[in-house]
Amino acid sequence: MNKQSKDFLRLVIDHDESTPRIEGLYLVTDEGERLVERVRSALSGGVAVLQYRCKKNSPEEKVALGRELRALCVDAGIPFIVNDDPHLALELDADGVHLGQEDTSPFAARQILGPKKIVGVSTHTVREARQAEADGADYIGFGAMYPTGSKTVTHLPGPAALREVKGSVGIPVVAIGGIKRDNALSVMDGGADAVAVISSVLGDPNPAVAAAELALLFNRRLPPPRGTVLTVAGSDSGGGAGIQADLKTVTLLGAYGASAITALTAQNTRGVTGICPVPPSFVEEQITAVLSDIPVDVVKTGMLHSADIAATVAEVLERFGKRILVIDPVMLAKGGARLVDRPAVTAIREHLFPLTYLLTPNIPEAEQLTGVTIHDEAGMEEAARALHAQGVRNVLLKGGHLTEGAAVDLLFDGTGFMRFPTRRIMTKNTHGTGCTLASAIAAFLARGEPLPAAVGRAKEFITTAIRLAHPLGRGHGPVNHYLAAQEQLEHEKKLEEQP
Ligand code: 3NM
Repeated sequence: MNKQSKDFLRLVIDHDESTPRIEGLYLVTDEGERLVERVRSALSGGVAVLQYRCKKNSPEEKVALGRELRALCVDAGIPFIVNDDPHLALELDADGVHLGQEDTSPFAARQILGPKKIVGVSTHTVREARQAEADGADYIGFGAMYPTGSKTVTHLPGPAALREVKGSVGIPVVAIGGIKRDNALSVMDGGADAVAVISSVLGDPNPAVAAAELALLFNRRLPPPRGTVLTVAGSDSGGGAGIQADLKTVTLLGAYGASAITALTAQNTRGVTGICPVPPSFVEEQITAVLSDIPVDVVKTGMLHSADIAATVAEVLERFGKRILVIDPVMLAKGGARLVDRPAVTAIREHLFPLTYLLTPNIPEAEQLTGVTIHDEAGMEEAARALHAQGVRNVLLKGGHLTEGAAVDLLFDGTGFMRFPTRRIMTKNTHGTGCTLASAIAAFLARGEPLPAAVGRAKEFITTAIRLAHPLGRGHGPVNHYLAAQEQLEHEKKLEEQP
C-alpha cells in the first residue's frame, strides 16, 4: 500500500483502547429454531464475539432478531458483529460488520458505518488475506479449516495455510470451518487469534458447556499459573487426600487452586478417626466468597459428606453459572471409612449430575450409583452408559479395582469410549489417588487442555506419583505429588524444545 492510501485509511479508521480486540471464542449464528435461547446459553459459557449471520428471514424479521441478539451481547459485554450487510449493522448499532469476498469493500462499509466500527473480511487464500489488510480490514476470517456442513466451501486451506497467513498479516486472524473441541488445538497452534464456530456450539444440546469447553482452551495462552480450579472437598489432616492433595496437585501442575471445605477429618495413613462436618451455610459462604471474586475455570468436588451439603454446593455452583465441573463421587476412604452418607449419594445424583461435566467414579462407586455389578470391561461400559443416561456429560470410569489384567480407565462422552490402560503397580501407598487424579484432570482442563488430553496427562501424573510413592506412616502412604510433578515438568520442557 502506498503512503497516500495509508494516510487516507487513517482518516477513516478511528479506533482506540475501547475498540474490542477480536480474540477468543467467536460464535456465528445458525438458522435453526430457538436461536436466541441457544445463543443466550452459549454466551453464558464464555463466547467472546458474536456474529449475526442471517440468510433467510424477511428484512423486518432480520432486524427484530438482530435486536434481540444485540441486547444479549450488550448484557454479556461482548462485541456484536453483523454478517455481510453494513446497512443492517448500522440499523442495529452493531459494533461492526463482517464482509464476504463478494460483499461491499471495507472502505465502503466504513463510509456507511463511520470510523469507529470494526470491519472484518472473509478470506480463503494468503493473497486475499493480504489484500483485506491492505484494504483496511480490522481482522480477517480464514477458512475453511476442516470440512463443514454449515456452508458450501470450495477452499479447504486448513491449519498449515493459517500459519502462513499469520506470518503475512498483522491484524487478528479468525479461523473458521469445522472446528470442534478435538481439532481446535491445531488451529490455535497455527496462530489463530480467535476460533469461529457454528455447529459445534449451537448444535450441541448444551451450548453453554460446549462454549465453555472451547473458551477454556484459550487459557493455554495465559502466563502461569494458567487457569483456576476451585476444589470443594473434605480436609485430610494426614495431608495425603482431600483438599490437601487437591491443592498440592493443582499448584504443582501449574494452575491456581482455591478451596472450600465441606468437613474436617481427623485422619492419617491408617484411617479416619473422626469427621466434623462444616454447616452447609458455611460451605456456601466459602464458595460464594471465592466465586464472587476469583474467576474460577473449573470446579472439582470430592467428599460432600451429607445430602444438605451436596444440594447446597449444586445450588451455589448453578447460581454462579459454573459449567466445567469435575465430580469425584467420593464415598469411602482408603481404609474403608464411610465419608458420605447414603442420602448424600442420592442428592449428588439428583442435584449435581445435571451440572456434571466429568464424573470420575471407581468401580464400587459406579456400582452403587447404577446398580450394575461390574466384573469386566463390558460391565464398565454398561455402567458408564447408565451414568451418562443419568445426565452427566462425560464419565471416566476407573478400572483399578478390577483384579484381572491391566488397569484400564474408560472415558465415555455419550457416543464413544476412549481407553486409558496403565501398568498395574503393586504398592500399598495409594492414599489420595482418586482426589489426585480428579484434581490433575481439573488442573489440565484449567490450563487449556481438551478433555481427552487432560485425562491422558492426569493418568500419567497419577501413575508416576504412585510409582514414586515412598512409605510414610504405617498404613496406606500418600502418592508422591512432588516427584511426579517434576517428571511432568521435564516432559513438558522437552516437548516445548521440539521444533
Ligand atoms: N465460513 P461450522 S466456513 C460461515 O470458510 C463459514 O469462510 C466459512 O460452521 C469459510 O463451525 C463456515 O459449523 C461455516 O463448521 C462454519
